[in-house]
Amino acid sequence: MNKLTPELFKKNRAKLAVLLKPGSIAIICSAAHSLRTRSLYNEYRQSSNMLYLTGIMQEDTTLVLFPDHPKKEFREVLFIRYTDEKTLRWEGYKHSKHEATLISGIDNVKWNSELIKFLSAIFKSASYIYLEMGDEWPAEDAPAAISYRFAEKIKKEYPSHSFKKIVPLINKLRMVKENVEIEIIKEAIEITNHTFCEILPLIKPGLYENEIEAEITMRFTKNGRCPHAYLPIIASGRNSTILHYNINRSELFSGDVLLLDFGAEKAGYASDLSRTVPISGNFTKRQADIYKSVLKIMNEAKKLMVPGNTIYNINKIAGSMMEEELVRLKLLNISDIRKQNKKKPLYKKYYMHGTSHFIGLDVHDCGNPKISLRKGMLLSCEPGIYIKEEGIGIRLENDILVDKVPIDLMDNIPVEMEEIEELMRRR
Ligand SMILES: [Mn+2]
Repeated sequence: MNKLTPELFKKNRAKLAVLLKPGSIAIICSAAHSLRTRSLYNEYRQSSNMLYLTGIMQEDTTLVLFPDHPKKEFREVLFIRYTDEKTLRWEGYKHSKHEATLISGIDNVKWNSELIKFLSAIFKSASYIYLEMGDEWPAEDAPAAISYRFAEKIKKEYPSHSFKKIVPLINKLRMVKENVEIEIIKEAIEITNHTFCEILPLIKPGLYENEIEAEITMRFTKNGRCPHAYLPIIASGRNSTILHYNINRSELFSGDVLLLDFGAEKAGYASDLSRTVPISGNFTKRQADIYKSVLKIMNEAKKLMVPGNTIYNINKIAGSMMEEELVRLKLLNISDIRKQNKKKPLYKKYYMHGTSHFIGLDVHDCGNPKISLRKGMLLSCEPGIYIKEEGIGIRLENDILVDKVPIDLMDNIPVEMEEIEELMRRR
């Protein structure tokens, strides 16, 4: 399933080693396995940092890096779960050491039971210890919870060592994608594209949002053996005005729009698509007017995703384009805009989220809006207009690769209204 080779993970570890201070150890933990109900778990999703550095998707994995250690076998060590009889009976096989080496490219793989002893042996010769700690993601049930608990424990046991934060260093690396990462994201996008085209003719009044969700899930499995990159948003009518709606239980009614925000995940990498379609198969005049505005802003905003620009700046420009469109749609008037409080622009009543976020192993990937964009960064471009009073929410979203001429990785996914209506007629 994971088509990435160990070369990528080796390269990622080498890039991280360069950022560490001399004589440092870095420790990366896997994500927590969250409980769904008593003794039964949710589907497991590895932490993105562990995926980035090892490709290992299995729980209870720990990576220890000590790049300056004189002995090669201490420089990269991976600790994994041992398959005892009980594990074999209840959960089945876990990776062998050899399998873990084949996936990650790490030669020295040990069982978890050896971790603490190993650390106490190597800590003596380390100047700094890098841990996943800080306030980035403190919730008890967050995937990073294990990392933070581990960091607290280690800090208590070794109070005389100097501790540093590893997450900002990994974030810095993860923001700029290697070609192989872009290739795998393109695969995820292709599966999302196919799925979208296949479900369009199925959409009709009388179905329920979760039936559409099931059609998507089935096609992700069939077309690419992929999970969703995030809980899909299948929002009809009024629900389309709720930004992160994912209850997905309402009936579809003729005359309403259906907002779809979904994406396949491939080898841990996300794709992130939004389209809004008419449930009847034809946009009403009002829906079409709003759609035109959103599409125009998406097409203009993606041109701004060039090296040196920032998401912060793109948001500002998209905001003023939005003002113009909302005036045209008679939702705002110019004199009110002239008088508006600049810190609380009026367009935010109808467009309350940013135009863009980073995409990668996390669908909302690491990086912040003030970071200067670089070639190889991947961004969403997702303007939307949400009119609660009219029960219409329209969002369009493509994934854009930052370059001198930005590359729209989703420009072959139908987005023109005529194209959408034509595909829906094939029912
Ligand atoms: Mn998005």
